[in-house]
Amino acid sequence: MKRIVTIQDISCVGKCSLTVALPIISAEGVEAAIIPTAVLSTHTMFKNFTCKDLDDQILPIAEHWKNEGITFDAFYTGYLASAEQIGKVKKLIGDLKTDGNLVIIDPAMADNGKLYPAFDADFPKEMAKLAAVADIVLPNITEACYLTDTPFREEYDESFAKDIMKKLAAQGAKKVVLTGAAFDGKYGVMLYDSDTDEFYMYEQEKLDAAFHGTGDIFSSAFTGALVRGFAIEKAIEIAADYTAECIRITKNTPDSNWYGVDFERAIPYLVKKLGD
Ligand code: PXL
Repeated sequence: MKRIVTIQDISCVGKCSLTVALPIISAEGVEAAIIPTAVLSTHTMFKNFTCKDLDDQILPIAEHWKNEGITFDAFYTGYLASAEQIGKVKKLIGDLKTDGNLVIIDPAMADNGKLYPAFDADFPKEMAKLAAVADIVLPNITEACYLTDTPFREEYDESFAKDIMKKLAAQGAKKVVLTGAAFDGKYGVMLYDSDTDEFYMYEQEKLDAAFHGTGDIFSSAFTGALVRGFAIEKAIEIAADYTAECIRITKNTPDSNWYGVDFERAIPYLVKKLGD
């Protein structure tokens, strides 16, 4: 069985980061090892959340795994709690990665033109260093702007999206997958491959709803599908369709929560899609 290590926080309530990565990757038939980088009572869209940084555990865990000869097919990072933590995660990947392992970085730090509440203006600079070692980086448009020091625009056109993806690749990432790409009446996920200098777009219907945690759901489903052996375009399709199905189900559920989507009820859809 293929094995991913996913490195991100545990938000005890919030349907994001590890509480979605674990069930989704497992449902895709891939082993999910984890490094919880911090424990938060909730994600940071709640007020008064608690946060215990587990920074001091990252490198000892890596060393133990190295001594045990434990290896991974992919390293997949998400929300990281501090700039210092990013440096440790980068070191861990450098210490454990061997040829052929994939490094997938979701720079989960911002949305709608703004950084998440726990981060200051220096955080994106550190995240950009991690994104530079990625085989695949998975930003939304806000994150792509922060990573490349580009002023955020609410409205943009195709050439802006393409330029920003090329900039990210010039900083080191081999492939860029831009989520929530929206321009010229189109909506979907875009891919730029710096090896071939080619773009690809998977178009979707734009759903009239925005929920928290959908970026983590996309990234987890994408990473699991890719490691299962699907081509990158197909992994994008699987993850984008699954995320859209999660949103559709949640919109149609009267007792849904504001803080996340009902991804659990769409897991049969995901599993079926993998078999299609
Ligand atoms: O969904 C990204 C995410 C993950 N983890 C924590 C967060 C967020 C977004 O706000 O606060 C703790």
